[in-house]
Amino acid sequence: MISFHNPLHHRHAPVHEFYRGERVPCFEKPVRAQYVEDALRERGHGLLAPDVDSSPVLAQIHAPRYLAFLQSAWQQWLALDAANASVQPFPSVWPVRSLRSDVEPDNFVAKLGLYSMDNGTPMAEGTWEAAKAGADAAASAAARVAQGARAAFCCTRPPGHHAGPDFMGGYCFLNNAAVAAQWLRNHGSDRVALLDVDYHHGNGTQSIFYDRADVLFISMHGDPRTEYPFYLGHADETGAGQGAGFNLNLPLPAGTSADTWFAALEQACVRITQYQADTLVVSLGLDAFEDDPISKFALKTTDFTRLGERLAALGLPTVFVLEGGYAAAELGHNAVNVLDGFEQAA
Ligand code: OKP
Ligand code: ZN
Repeated sequence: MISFHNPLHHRHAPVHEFYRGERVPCFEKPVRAQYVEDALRERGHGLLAPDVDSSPVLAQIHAPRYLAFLQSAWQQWLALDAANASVQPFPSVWPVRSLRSDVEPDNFVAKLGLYSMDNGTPMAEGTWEAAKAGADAAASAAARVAQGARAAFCCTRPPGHHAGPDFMGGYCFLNNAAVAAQWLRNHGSDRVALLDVDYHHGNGTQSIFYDRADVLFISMHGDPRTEYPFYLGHADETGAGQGAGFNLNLPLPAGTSADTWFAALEQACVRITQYQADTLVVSLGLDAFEDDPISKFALKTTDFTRLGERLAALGLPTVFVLEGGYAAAELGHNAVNVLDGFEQAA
């Protein structure tokens, strides 16, 4: 499969995140992408460098003030104190209900809170460069599909699906899958289906397209009553305005195994067919895997091949975008199983 890597992903390498008040090593670490790249090469898939600038598409899906903040965040952090070069910024205050989010404060930590949904999304010196190159890789994969390729894969980190119009969160900064979908809309696709199979609800993607009928968003995920991101991803969120009826959430209980998971996938596929999508984007998280350290579904490595086969049967030009998956050593094989299952069935 035509695959793009992110040559700058390793520039995003924060050390710690918080877990129950303690600092623990980051789950979303550079070796994840390395494992996927290695598996791609071992199994005969070449890797291309991004060849498209995603800037115009980023400006369509993210707010200008958020993009300006992200791009200059590290500079602003250093401006507070030169010693911050070896310290990770974390937000500590958020504009929740009744507080104002329309005025951007001058204080950097206050800006971090304004532009984030959690304290679980650490930044590092090269975060902007890595995230931007990842968005370029997503746009590059979409461009190949827009030019007629049956499918393309964007192998990148940090992931993107929790990043909303004007906020970061859940290890995500720029919404790569939304970039791919918007690129396709700009280049000939009329009805894009965006299917998110990551264990965690793609709240950012949902929010970006919630009032639009031209991008159908479907997510299969751990029930937000118990699983991150907690505050979005319920079944009664079906879209708004022009987008009413074009958002489908399929929350599943912790412990869900293959039978139930593939039954939900079937529902997703039925809706995609009924929508008469002309193009498919897949937010390809591999954290539904049974050994994922932060997730609670029970898919096996062979189930990912079956996922690829089922998606191929939709018969749509398809862009795959890597999202989560934290069993790093198995991540490459699980991801490439989806791609190989797809190609063998296509
Ligand atoms: C990102 B993606 C675990 C903290 C969990 C949020 C999870 C973000 C998942 N110690 N923090 O959807 O895979
Ligand atoms: Zn996830």
